[in-house]
Amino acid sequence: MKLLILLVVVIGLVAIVQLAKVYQLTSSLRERREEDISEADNRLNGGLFLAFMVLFYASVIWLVARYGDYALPSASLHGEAVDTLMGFNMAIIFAVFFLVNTLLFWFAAKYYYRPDRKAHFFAHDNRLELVWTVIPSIVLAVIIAYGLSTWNQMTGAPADDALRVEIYSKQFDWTARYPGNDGEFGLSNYNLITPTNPLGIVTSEGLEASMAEVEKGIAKLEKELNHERGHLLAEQAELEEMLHGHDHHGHGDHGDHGDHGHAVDNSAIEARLHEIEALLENESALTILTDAAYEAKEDKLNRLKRHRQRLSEIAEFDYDGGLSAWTAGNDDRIVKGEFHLPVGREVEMVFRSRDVIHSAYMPQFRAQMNTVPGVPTRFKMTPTITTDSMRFITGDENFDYVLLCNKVCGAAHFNMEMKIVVETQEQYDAWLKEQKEYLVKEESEEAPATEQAVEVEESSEQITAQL
Ligand SMILES: [Cu+2]
Repeated sequence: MKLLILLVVVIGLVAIVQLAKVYQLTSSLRERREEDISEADNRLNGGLFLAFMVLFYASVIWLVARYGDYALPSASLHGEAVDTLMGFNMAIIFAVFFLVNTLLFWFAAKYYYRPDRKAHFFAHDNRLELVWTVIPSIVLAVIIAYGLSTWNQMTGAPADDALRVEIYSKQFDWTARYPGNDGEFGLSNYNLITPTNPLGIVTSEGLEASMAEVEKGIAKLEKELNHERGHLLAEQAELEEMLHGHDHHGHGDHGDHGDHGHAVDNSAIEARLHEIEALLENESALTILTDAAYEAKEDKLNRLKRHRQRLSEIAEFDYDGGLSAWTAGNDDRIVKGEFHLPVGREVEMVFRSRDVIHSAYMPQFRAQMNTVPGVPTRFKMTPTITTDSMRFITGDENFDYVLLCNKVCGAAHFNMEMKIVVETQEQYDAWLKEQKEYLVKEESEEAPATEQAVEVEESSEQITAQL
């Protein structure tokens, strides 16, 4: 089919070229120069300009009528403001669009070239300059001021009783976090991210466990590297060479080294040689690695050391109420797949990202915010229609609010979607109670923190790789 279309296009092009040749030939037969264009030609072209304008406008109007509107009523308080702002901007844009294009095509049609008519030329007109500088300036200033005031409404300080929810993005899913009874999110740090602590929430136990795990990894690697047979043999040979050189001190060409310092050096070298000998004798502890493997392990060791350094830099501090940032996370509730919001209550949303810039887009709430690694972003919104009501309004019983990623962030970008359920405060409270707290102490004595540290080695590597 595609081949057929291609064939038709190619043949069409060939036909046009041939027609042009025929036209050229007939003109030369009629002894008319090709540059001579009759008034009829000009009139035709002028008319075509107008025809094109009509078709152009028709297609634009059709597109706007067909696709230009949001399919759903806005479901948040500021959604109305956003829609009004959008309408205001589009009205200005369309007015300018029709004005400019009408002038463009209509002038082209009206003033097509006629030999008996002379164009009036003027180089400069101050009033004209003033008009087309001042009017757009005023219009733009109004658009900016109006837009900023709407923006400030959405990003201003939240109400005291506002609910807080953190939306966390990573390739390729969303996680929502609720701050728990203390109302504060626990501190989070990417160095503590593990499969069981995907947000990197900082707790004393988690930090200790991570540190212990990193120390263990460092010790294991250091032991492996220090017992590598090939490297021990090479070092032994090198040291013996040095000793050998000193033993034959005075013989040969390089005899004039100072004596005093070397006596000390020699004893250190000998001590190390004894050590190496002992290590080499203990064959069961020896490792044998290729150069590449040895280097890879060295890299890994350095990465772990850097990781240890960063872990040690995580500082403990208190939030305003005196709540420790390291314990605030214990009762945080972390949910995936879907998250719930109570209707009619202001929500302050805080956005974080682990890896790249994503964009949290909630089309029905007319809300969108980039999520940026290292820079938390936020806005507030108030959902006004519950999921159930919206299902009734749309007549679609399967309707759901969604959070989408609106930034092409990688291979599975299309898959970044999370369901949002808007419900009454009572339903929301009941749902939240079912979500388990991050660290539930009373349930068992074994701290989830130790689990969470498992595989810290691998995940820290992944993170370093991502950095
Ligand atoms: Cu994304």
